[in-house]
Amino acid sequence: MQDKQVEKLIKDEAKRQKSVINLIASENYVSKDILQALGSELTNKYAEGYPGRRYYGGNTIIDKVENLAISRALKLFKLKPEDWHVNVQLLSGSPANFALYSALVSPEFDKEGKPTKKIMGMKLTSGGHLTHGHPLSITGKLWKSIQFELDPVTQMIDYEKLKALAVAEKPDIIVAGFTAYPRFVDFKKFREIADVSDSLLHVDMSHFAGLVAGGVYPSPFPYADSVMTTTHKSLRGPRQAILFVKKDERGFDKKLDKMVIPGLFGGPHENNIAGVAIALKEDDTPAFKKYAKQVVKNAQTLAKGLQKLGWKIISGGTDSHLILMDTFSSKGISGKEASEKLEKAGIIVNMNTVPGDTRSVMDPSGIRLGTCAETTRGKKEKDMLKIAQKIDKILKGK
Ligand code: DSN
Repeated sequence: MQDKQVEKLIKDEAKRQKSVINLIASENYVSKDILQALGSELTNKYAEGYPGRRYYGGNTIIDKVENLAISRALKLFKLKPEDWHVNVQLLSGSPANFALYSALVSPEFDKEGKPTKKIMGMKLTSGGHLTHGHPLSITGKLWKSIQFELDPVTQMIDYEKLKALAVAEKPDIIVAGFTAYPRFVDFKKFREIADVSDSLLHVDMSHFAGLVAGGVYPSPFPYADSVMTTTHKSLRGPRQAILFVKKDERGFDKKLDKMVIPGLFGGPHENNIAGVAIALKEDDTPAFKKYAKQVVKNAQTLAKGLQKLGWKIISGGTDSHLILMDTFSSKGISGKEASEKLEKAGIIVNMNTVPGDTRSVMDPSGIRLGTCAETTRGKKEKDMLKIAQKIDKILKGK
């Protein structure tokens, strides 16, 4: 590289990544092929529009790249092109959710300028996401936000309460999905609720899409009207997002494509889309199925290991790749303090609120742990038990 300053930073970051134990639940390591696609000539091309209908010339090859990503997305999740429409141009998860709501439940306002269309999603402190209607997110400003919380005892979704809230509020769209909820989501129940409250059902499967692909987490596709996933978490691809919408007389496919371009975005990042195509093929293999199984086994082993050492694990365990650990009520250590102590000792996590958290988001009660990244690096159950012991020692200051 000619630019020695940037070259050094890249090398330093690569070294840092190799030298730590990475338990960030939303991170992973891409293959060499994906890195190559990201750094390829595809980044030079403007391709506003869609395959076969671009605003710029010179897109015959780019069209093939994008069509390949679309067909591989359908194949991976066993979807028929006549039933589902796919848009692979979304730059990341948050703008993808925003594009989806804008397209399907376009905001409307009353005379006082208050939003009248409603989004219902899981509260951030219960494990949801900013774009599921948090008041600080644009999704909590342009839409009226209805937030649901977890059952305080089981720390899991209470579907009866959810139903009662949906029936009372009649949201235009219900969002099922999470960034910090360790358990299976019952998409069938969400569908039944959405039908009773006459709402659309959108699933944000960003965290667990790789587990769905690997057959170890329930698929939302039989029940949802739309599904969003980022591609850089459990799917182990580059930073990007994909939106799937049901193809039927409601015309969601056309509405979505129009909202993405010209509505919200400009030129798609075709080098990333090529990387996504590679990831989707890598994910469609027996080796990836084995990986997904191992991710869950590792998370369950890590959770049990920590529990045995006296740490409180939210909901008592995990069905997925992620674990939420209540460090504050276990040992009086805040999430911020815990994450800083662990980082100093080479374990990278993120501080996280826990259900019903009364502490601030900037210094919450817990930390979130995930096993996608370390499983990619070949870690197994015995390694997880060692990591649990290491975390325990560091946090107890032994
Ligand atoms: N930042 C992602 C995560 O860590 O879960 C969600 O946007």
